[in-house]
Amino acid sequence: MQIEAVSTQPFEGQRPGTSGLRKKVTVFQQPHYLENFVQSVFDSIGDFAGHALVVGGDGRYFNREAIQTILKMAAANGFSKVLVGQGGILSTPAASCVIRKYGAYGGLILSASHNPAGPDDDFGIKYNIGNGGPAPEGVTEAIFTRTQKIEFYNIIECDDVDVDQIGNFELAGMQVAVIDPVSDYAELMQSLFDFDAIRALLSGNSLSDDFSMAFDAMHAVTGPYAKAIIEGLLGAPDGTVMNGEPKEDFGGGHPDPNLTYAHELVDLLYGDNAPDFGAASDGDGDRNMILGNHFFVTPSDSLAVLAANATLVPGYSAGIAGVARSMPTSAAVDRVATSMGLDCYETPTGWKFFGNLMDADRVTLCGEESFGTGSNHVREKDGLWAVLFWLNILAVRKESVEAILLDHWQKFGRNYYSRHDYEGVDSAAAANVLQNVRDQFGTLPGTELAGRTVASCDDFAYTDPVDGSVSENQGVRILFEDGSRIIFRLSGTGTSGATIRLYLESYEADSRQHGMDAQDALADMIASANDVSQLQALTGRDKPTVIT
Ligand code: VG1
Ligand code: CO
Repeated sequence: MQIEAVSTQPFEGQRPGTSGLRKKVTVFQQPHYLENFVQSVFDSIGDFAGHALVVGGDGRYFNREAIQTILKMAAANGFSKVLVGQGGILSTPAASCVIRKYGAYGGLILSASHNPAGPDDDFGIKYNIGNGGPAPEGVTEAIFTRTQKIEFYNIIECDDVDVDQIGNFELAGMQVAVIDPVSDYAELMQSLFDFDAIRALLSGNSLSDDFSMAFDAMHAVTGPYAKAIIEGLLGAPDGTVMNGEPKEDFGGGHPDPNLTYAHELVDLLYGDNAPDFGAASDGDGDRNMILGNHFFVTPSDSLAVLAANATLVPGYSAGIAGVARSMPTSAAVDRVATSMGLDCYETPTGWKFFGNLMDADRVTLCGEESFGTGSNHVREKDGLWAVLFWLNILAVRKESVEAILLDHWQKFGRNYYSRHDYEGVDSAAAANVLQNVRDQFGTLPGTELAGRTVASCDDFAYTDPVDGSVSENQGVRILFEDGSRIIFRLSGTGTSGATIRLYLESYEADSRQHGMDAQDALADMIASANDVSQLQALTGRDKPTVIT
């Protein structure tokens, strides 16, 4: 087998976004496009000779082709070993787990998360470093810089290899280990949670004699993990995991676990004879949505509940070091941290900003409003982990999801919260909306909006307390004296046009006011956000695409 140095030319636009490089499949299918990016990664990450690389993806269309290319390029570039999930499958949290467990140099994860999949839809790739987490901005910028200068890439000339049989083989002097994608992850979950207690709950011996749950894998990567753990190790009845067969096009769906896209699960939990607990995960298995019987838990509240109840769970019984949330995430967890005397960090959007805090043992739990929750057990957000955490809490407290939330709000107050997404809007119009708000930074403070006084306005910037790196322009904020917030951000994960995210938050201490619908509670904030920004006039939209 011969190493070939293939000459190539740079492609424009290979800058990783919030979570890696995401483009249409047709873009990735252009000759050299994937190869250029992979070589740029290898050229930017230091000396990996003699080390291992982890490779796997969410199984979407083009996953298999990409795996073959990466294996041949890893061999040609001098990795000593590649660990690849059987069939090319590894959920994002499982990839993080495997990188850490086997001390790999890093990993390439193939996913566009919840973005739709198929020949006309999206594909993605991102590099994770040796701690198992997404590469920090310094590394992603170095990769991008390299993509603009690349002249050739290295690849082995050979037939495709078989990644469907578990076992080891050699590829041009590099060892390839095809591993079970589930077992290392399942073992880690067993080390964190009380599986006996959850098993008792699921078999009806604990909370009530008819406790039941449903998990919607949305035809994406979590299916095999959820089946093995929830139906297998924890003994839930067959069929508890819905849509558990991963498909290359995710069954034509949009595997984003929210109230809009996970409607099959939502209908079940809001229907007659609803289960006590419902959960869903996304395309690559790192997001989660938590539902009770006729009850929705916002991701921001979920993080706060996990933090407040962490010591009930074996893996966290000794207490947690601190918590972190992304800036747009509600401050519900901040209130828990204050009452527990924990440090609380506010980071820009994207999991890459949590890694340093976890490596430095400053935080144990972190989360984002976008249905992402996780801990220092890996360095990615982890959908199934959050579900097991909730099940463990339910098994110990023997109360309903709703009762746990009402009790939580009673203790800490309620942070009414909502996110309005305007998807696929014109990019220039989206930029104008944010600029329009920025232009009022000088005049808004001190004025009244939505019956509240504006305290300050800014473009959110973050200085990493561990390595001192600075990230600017991470969201336009209007901050009120009573702690309420209106935030505008542009998505960094889309593949066409722009998506404006409008985040709204308002705190209510009085428990007699905790039963409102979030849209009603925030109605004046929503109206003010539109007045200030002229969002709807500038984009020509009269309502959001998705409300969560
Ligand atoms: C979105 C979310 C962000 C999340 C990111 C990756 O980014 O808002 O919180 O970290 O997706 O999640 P953006 O830039 O579109 O707002 V995943 O599950 O897509 O890897
Ligand atoms: Co995801």
